[in-house]
Amino acid sequence: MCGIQVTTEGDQILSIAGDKQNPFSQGHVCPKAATLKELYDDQDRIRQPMKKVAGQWQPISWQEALDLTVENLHRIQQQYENNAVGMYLGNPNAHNAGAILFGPYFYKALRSFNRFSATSVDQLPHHIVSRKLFGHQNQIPVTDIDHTDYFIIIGGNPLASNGSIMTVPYVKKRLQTIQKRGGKVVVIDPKKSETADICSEHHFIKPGSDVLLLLAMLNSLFSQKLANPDRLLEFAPMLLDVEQYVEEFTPDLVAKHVGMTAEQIHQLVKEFSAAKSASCYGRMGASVQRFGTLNQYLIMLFNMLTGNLDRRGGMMFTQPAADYLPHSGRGSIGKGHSRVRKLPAFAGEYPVSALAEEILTPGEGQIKAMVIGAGNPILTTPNGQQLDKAFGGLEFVVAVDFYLNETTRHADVILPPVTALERDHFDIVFHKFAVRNSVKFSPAVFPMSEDKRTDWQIYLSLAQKLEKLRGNDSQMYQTLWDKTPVGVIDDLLTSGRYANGEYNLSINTLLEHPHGIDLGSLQPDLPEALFTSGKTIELHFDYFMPDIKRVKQHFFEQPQDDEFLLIGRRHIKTNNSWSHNSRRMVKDTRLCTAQIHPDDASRLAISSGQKVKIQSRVGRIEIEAQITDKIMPGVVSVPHGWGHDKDGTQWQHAEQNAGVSVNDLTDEMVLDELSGNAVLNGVPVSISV
Ligand SMILES: Nc1nc2c(c(=O)[nH]1)N[C@H]1C(S)=C(S)[C@@H](COP(=O)(O)OP(=O)(O)OC[C@H]3O[C@@H](n4cnc5c(=O)[nH]c(N)nc54)[C@H](O)[C@@H]3O)O[C@H]1N2
Ligand SMILES: Nc1nc2c(c(=O)[nH]1)N[C@H]1C(S)=C(S)[C@@H](COP(=O)(O)OP(=O)(O)OC[C@H]3O[C@@H](n4cnc5c(=O)[nH]c(N)nc54)[C@H](O)[C@@H]3O)O[C@H]1N2
Ligand SMILES: [Mo]
Repeated sequence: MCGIQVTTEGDQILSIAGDKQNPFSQGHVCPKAATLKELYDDQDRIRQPMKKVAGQWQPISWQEALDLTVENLHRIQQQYENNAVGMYLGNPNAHNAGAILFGPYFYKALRSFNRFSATSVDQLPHHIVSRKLFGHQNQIPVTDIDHTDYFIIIGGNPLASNGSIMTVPYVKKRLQTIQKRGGKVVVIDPKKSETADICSEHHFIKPGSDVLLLLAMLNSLFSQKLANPDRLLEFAPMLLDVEQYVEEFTPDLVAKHVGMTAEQIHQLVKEFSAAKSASCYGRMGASVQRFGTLNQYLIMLFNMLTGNLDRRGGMMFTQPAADYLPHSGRGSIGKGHSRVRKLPAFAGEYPVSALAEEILTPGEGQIKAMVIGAGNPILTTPNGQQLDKAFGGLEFVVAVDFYLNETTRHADVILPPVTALERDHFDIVFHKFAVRNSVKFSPAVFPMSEDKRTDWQIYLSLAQKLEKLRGNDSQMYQTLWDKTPVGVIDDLLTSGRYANGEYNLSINTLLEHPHGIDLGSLQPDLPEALFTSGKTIELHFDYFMPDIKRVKQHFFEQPQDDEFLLIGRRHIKTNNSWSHNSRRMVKDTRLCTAQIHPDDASRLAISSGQKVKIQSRVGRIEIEAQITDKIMPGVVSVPHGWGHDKDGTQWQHAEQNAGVSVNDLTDEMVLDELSGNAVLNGVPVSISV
């Protein structure tokens, strides 16, 4: 969403810089922006469709590639059943308006329930909490960072990530500004992260124990008589009943498990409540762990019980110009279960931790073919080695991707879309999670040519051809070809809240304002923001609170035998699994190390730079140790997305700096049971030399 200025000559990119005139990002860019040029130029990037013949890749025409794909998908569905074709959708889809808006026509045409995505290694808990409380999976409030007086960050590192479900340029400056105006930023993280380094206060927390901290924060709020939901009681009359659920979780009880003192917890609650406005925000570290959904729920309750939801400086709902929420699925919960482990579906997707077993377990409904769209689950989802084996046994794989990554190397057909600068860009998803209302449309930098396809064109062609092959009427697709995703965005803009009056928004208006348009700071939006039938906030104690039983079992009834707890990390110069082919971003493998505390290192006689073995229930990796007191004792941090040493990939630079995959250690059998989300933080491991 940061505005960029791209200078071109013919079909070459000369430079990419931050757009100072963009009202939202005001010139800010992170290293990823400049990498768009490298991506465009990358000789390893696939520019033409290919099919694999006797293990060798052959370039083919679009027509042949698309036909070959649907013939195989159709054949397999005929031979077995519709569910025999599975699908995995990766993260870059969320940044691609065409894929978001038109991809679903293909998923629907596929008629398979075996759909998986990166959501269940990421933000699934947020969707469930928002679906239950506010009635829509994507009605997720964000921190009003420019006005808050007190900001608690639990398990997020925006200085590396640029904020997540909180689109926020210049985050460092904004966090410093909070402190300059007398406010406070508190980071709770098993690592003293880059964000923690510039904040007012940092507390180490034992990985996975956030749920106890949050229960104790709520307990303290009531015991100190600080609960003050203010006008939120109007929307959630039962809010104060939270007290009875948290009664036993005193700060004294949890202190030892969490790694903070009872006084620290009471003080945090006191300060948060006293602040004129405050926001408690939890991200990857809080979501992708054993109690991720309960964490996000308790975080929201804490914000509400202190009156900080929908309040200036608290957690607020962004009001985007092109609001897709009323036109998209609110998120069905528990409609259907996966075949083998009976895991719940959410919004038509099963948890990706179940993908390998659905491929490997014989029987009716077994997955025999996969469609991979913009993802690399072998490196990004739990127990990657098992998934790698599973992919090896599939009858047919097609990838919509421009790289041969660790997963797409299993493909029989590659359908490569154009890169980001070659297609129109509108941030349909991330405008909705931005800390300020704004809007921007960026037309493609380069014109399309006959031999190129965007993601949406690929998906629409596949859907249309598949229906035709089945003998069904495929006429409706013509309407979509004519409409195009930009047409849909125009409809959203011209029917949205800034359609008339001062802004008069449409695609045409935005073309006249290439730097984007500021639409003002976040504004209170209750009850309009609610999608629930009675326009109330539905607390659903019955759904969330029973999970507290599992908390008690886990922490108080089971032995805690973990020698080390494994967590992940991100670096400003990486982007999940696919930035490592960039020479600008990755100079060597020092980004992929196991960070451990000096006390642990000396106990195990490990020196910096030495190779160590890390072992979990599912696998073992060998990785260079990096000793740092920024990490909590008893914790080891390994970033994800590495392990580029498999045969058949095609990203030369990444292969030379392969690193190892942390997801060869993460366990597909351990889940946040409420959601089915993977547990990538707080994984028990042992370390040896
Ligand atoms: N241990 C551990 N594992 C994690 C995480 C963690 O913190 N710890 N984080 C998780 C999170 S939050 C996420 S989101 C996932 C990400 O996991 P995935 O979505 O599975 O993986 P990515 O690396 O984002 O996938 C990138 C692929 O998309 C392709 N691609 C890029 N742009 C486009 C495009 O415009 N169109 C198409 N068709 N393809 C494109 C790239 O070429 C690349 O092959 O990883 C998760 N895995
Ligand atoms: N440069 C860069 N930017 C990115 C990405 C990238 O790969 N690189 N990925 C993008 C994606 S897909 C996402 S989802 C976002 C994620 O954005 P963030 O959520 O900000 O992601 P992380 O940097 O993974 O931060 C997670 C933090 O949680 C901490 N943590 C781990 N376990 C626990 C725990 O049990 N409790 C607590 N309290 N903290 C814990 C970690 O130490 C880490 O500091 O970033 C996005 N931005
Ligand atoms: Mo993510």
